[in-house]
Amino acid sequence: MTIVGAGLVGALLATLLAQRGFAVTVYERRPDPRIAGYAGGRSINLALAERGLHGLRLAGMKDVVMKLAVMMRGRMVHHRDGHTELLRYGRDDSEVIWSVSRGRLNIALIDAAERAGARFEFDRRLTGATFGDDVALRFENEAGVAGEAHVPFAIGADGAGSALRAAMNAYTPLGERIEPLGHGYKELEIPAASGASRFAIEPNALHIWPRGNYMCIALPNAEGSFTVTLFLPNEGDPSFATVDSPAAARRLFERDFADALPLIPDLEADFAANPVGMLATLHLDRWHIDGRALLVGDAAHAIGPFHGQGMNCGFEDAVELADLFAAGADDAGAVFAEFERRRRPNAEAIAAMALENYVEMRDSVAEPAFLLRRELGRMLAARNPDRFVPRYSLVTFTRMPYAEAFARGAAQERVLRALTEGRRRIGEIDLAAADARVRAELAPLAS
Ligand code: FAD
Ligand code: E0Q
Repeated sequence: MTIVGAGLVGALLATLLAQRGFAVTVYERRPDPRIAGYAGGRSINLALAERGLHGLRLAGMKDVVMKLAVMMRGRMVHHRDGHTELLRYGRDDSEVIWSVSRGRLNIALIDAAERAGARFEFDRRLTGATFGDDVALRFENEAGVAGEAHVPFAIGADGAGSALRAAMNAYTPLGERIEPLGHGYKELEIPAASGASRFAIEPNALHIWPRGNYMCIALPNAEGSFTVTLFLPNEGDPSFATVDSPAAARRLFERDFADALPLIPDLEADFAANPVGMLATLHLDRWHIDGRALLVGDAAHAIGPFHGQGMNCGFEDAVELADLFAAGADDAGAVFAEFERRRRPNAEAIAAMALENYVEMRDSVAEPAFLLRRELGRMLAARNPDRFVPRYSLVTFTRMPYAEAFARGAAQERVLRALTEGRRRIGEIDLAAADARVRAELAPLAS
């Protein structure tokens, strides 16, 4: 088995396949992060939820990763006037998400894959591939020295800018469509504090400063620092077109993120040093070329980050693919086709839900009708826990296929709209009748 890319998804896939007895080789563009340090040593973190945890559990990695993780109970909303409010993600501490260091997680997964028998070749950037009787992969190292490998098939886990995808698309069009989100991001840092708590703000939360068309978030790191991400549109005001210098960044923070500003002592330096990341959704009609090449993770379906599900979704890919190979290893073409059939509708669903979540999240002052629906939704969820489960919870705390969660969310939304139609206050709604409607229209969910 040949995997291109030793990122989060490639490394987990390598572990799962090696644990099932396959011989695995992984080619990675970067040097070995265990020797070279991870991507310049910046601490970037991600939110890990149930779907991702499940993949880590199957790989025997849950305990190792949990030692690196910081629990996040909910969103800590920082309002313009400086007051904060914790909005719990779940019902209690059994429904939480986890902030983990991307670099540490990646290193832990590479270690696990090697222990399971996978072989890594670092400093091997894929530069091209041709698809004949076998697949010829061409590589180049940092020094510009070329190399080649001939393999029966290749699995591309080389991220949103996948080189394998480009080579596949040149051989046979994949129906690629890149949908720019019109927003970018910049990473900044709240350093660890020196007091009794190493954390300058509440550690067990995902901090969010929603400001309408833009926002900041901050996720905790185990050492006490927070990684702050500023999301801004690319055009308009404010945007990365107007906030285009360290001084302009300070002015933006003084005006819109005043309580965060004193926590980010190196704002100007961070702003100058870190690039603006671009955000887009990647849609493909095809993820594979018969039994010769397959794309997984961001290489197949990069999505907006606003639900914190890109890695979680990619880990589901890894589990699904490893299971399919374990069940019928000799026909790669059949495995790839079945993988695409199962996963593509789910990838499209989480892409759509991630975009919807951005709109919902950054709007601190939502319209009254929306707030009424949300209030009723919370009440119906408490009164009918087996039938009415918020879509955020289905995505974050269950492994219900994303496409089903999307459809279920829409059905619940229809019930809420019908029940709140023409009403302005929760007191105007007959809750017994509402429960009856829930029971009539929403079948119980499997536990
Ligand atoms: P990557 O992590 O991009 O790994 C690709 C690997 O391939 C890298 O190691 C790269 O060096 C290597 N590579 C690339 N090109 C080549 C080549 N030519 N030859 C060889 N190797 C190559 N997801 C979550 O679940 N939760 C979050 O909270 C979250 N937050 C996010 C915040 C932001 C701002 C962004 C942008 C994304 C976020 N994501 C989050 C999404 C998550 O980062 C991705 O979904 C995830 O990293 C995908 O993993 P991957 O292995 O497919 O790709
Ligand atoms: C989560 C956890 C980058 C990022 C990661 C996330 C989330 C958000 C906002 C962002 C969604 C939410 N969310 O809080 O609703 O749940 O991962 Cl911007």
